Amino acid sequence: MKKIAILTGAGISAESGLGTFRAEGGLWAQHRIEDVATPEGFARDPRLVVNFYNARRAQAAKAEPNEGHRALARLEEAFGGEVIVITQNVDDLHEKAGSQKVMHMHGALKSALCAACDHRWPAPLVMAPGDICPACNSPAARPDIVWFGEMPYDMDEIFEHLASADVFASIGTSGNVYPAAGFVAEARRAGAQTVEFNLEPSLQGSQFDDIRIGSASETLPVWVD
Ligand code: BV8
Repeated sequence: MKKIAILTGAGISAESGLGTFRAEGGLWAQHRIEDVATPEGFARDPRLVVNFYNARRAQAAKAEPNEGHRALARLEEAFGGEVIVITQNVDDLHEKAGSQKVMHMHGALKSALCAACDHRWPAPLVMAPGDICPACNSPAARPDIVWFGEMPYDMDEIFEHLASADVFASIGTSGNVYPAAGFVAEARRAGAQTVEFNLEPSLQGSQFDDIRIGSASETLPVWVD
């Protein structure tokens, strides 16, 4: 059975109004990565970090998927083989657009995690430091987000998808962050045809067989339909 493995980054959600990270005025221009996206930052100032994700969770809750997300959902529906979306994004716009097979390798705003027992549960819209874990009753709730220095989720399954993909598409990611930035090399090693969708070639752009320059909401429908 044919398989299309798709990696998405903040760029696919940009046209839904959600900030990217490294653009002018992007999320990392407003906050230092060390302060809001590392375990050390959380230990130092849990309220700052929890509020950073509360703001993004509220924004994501109001956001709508765009034509790029919808094109990927149509692809999954219409394609005779398997389509798997591996997203670095923590919003739920792929699911809102109708994609069924979505892997959140960097976690999800809609999920809370217990730092004491690893239990996960649906996050309230507003979290506070010391929220109680419903499984072990410890005041150890944290955003279910993979911070820098933490292991992304489901890496074994992700590498299996990359090793068996016929096509690998990377959409709206700058190719800065590992291990996601290394996925195109894995897919190429497995013999997949590789295509990148971005406003400009990413740091990994030279490794792709094909690059489609433009906004994902325009380039993806052309590719899918
Ligand atoms: C780990 C949290 C190891 C959620 C994030 C080498 C190998 C392995 C690791 C490393 C390495 N070197 C350094 C590392 C460590 C580090 C890393 O990669 N650092 C970088 C900065 C050098 N990696 C890690 O720490 C990872 N963990 O390696 O663990 C380990 C081993 C054993 C045991 C324990 C641990 C964890 C990385 C995850 C970190 N968490 N975010 C959140 O807050 O959202 S990463 C953060 O950046 C985001 O989650 C996002 O997913 C990610 C990537 O950003 P992009 O999505 O690419 O967004 P960006 O703004 O950069 O780019 C947007 C792109 O879209 C642009 O190209 C733009 O042109 C394009 N675009 C814009 N508009 C559009 C568009 N394209 C199309 N259409 C449009 N309309």
